[in-house]
Amino acid sequence: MEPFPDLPGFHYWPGRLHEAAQASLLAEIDTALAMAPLYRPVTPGGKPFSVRMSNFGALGWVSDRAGYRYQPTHPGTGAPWPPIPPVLLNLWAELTGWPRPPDACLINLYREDARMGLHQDRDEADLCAPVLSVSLGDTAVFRIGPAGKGPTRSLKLASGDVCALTGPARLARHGIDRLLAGSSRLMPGGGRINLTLRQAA
Ligand code: MD3
Ligand code: FE
Repeated sequence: MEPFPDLPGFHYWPGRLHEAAQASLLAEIDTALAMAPLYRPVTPGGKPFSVRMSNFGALGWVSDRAGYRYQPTHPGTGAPWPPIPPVLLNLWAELTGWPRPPDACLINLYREDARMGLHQDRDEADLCAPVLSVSLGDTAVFRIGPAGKGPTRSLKLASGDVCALTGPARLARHGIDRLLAGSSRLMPGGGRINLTLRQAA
């Protein structure tokens, strides 16, 4: 479905992953994170993100004093990022229909007080390739508006929800206002993980 007719290209599949699929994906993520630990990047200005991050795939999105970029290795360990789990590659093929598989998957972990300010995603080589987002754990209040001027509006993203950003929505401004703490029992201790599949190179 397209929940906002004035934001064409924003596709939303509420509850696309059932509970057992969410739990098995979370277990795969946990295993992979042992090799590529979540860390707290800083902005180019030196301010720490409230979101913890890691990546899967040939390329991972990183931010530090030198700027935003995609790179093949974890900034802490120097090791390559773990492979993207096949279940996510299958979801990309099914829901986006894009002819190339994603080469990057950013993992964002939100604990109760984490936020993500309004931004555009424009560090990828081909800004026509879609982005696919998978939410796990506590519900988040997601905000999205057009690329240029125009109003933003919010949508709750719950565990198992998937959305795709294609065409004119690919450069939409978006962010996470807050979490609804305690809204899901998927993650021990609460919190939310968002996975974004992308074509970086
Ligand atoms: C709209 N993540 O990683 S996911 C990000 O929930 C990011 O962690 C948020 O924004 C999160 O860059 C939002 C939904 C999403 C992802 C990518 C988009 C919306 C988007 C790219 C373009 C437009
Ligand atoms: Fe984003």
